[in-house]
Amino acid sequence: MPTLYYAPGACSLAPNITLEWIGRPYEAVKVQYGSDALLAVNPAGAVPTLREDDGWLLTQAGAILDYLAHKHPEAMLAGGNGLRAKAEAHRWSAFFTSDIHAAFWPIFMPSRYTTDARDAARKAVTEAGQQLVARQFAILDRHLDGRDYILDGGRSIIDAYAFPMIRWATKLLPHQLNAYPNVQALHDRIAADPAVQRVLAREQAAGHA
Ligand SMILES: N[C@@H](CCC(=O)N[C@@H](CS)C(=O)NCC(=O)O)C(=O)O
Repeated sequence: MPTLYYAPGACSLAPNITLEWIGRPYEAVKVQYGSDALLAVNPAGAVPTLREDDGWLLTQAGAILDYLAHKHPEAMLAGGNGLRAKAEAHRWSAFFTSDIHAAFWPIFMPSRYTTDARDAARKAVTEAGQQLVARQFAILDRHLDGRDYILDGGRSIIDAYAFPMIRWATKLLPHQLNAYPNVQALHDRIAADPAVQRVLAREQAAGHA
């Protein structure tokens, strides 16, 4: 069975939700960023990392999600099979990897984005990250207007990808999701899913909200 290396609250929540939606046996192993255990499976010391039984390792959240969706087509999580449906799935996966996730980094780790160690400089980096996240969330909110899920093909890996980042925004944006009612609705729809609640309960029991 596959093993998912994860950190509670991190973007690894997305493949964890996907594995739960697929409903086949898997193991979730909690790891610390940069630990020897994690570096042994991912040279970046980051999560998520997926390991198959034969030792094959896959990193990068977008690639893991895409792999899982296509490994289990019966779960219908790829968002459709047509040429354009696949392109849309790639488009939104890239949006979460490159535009949204990357916009959070200055908030999570401002020290990586300035060599100025003063509090005011770090605070300015954090605020710039918040503005960047807000801009990307406005794009997502407009896209979600009149939709239940991000892709036309119904609930998909892309909604799972969105979920941890929406949770970060509720904690890290000064006005939470107030300006993004459609994103809030997507969050509530996913959060109400019993499979998602199981994963969150396990992450909480492992040591994080
Ligand atoms: N591009 C990678 C980024 C993975 C990543 O940065 N994960 C974060 C958690 S959300 C992490 O492990 N950070 C630890 C670190 O950067 O030291 C992906 O999309 O999987």
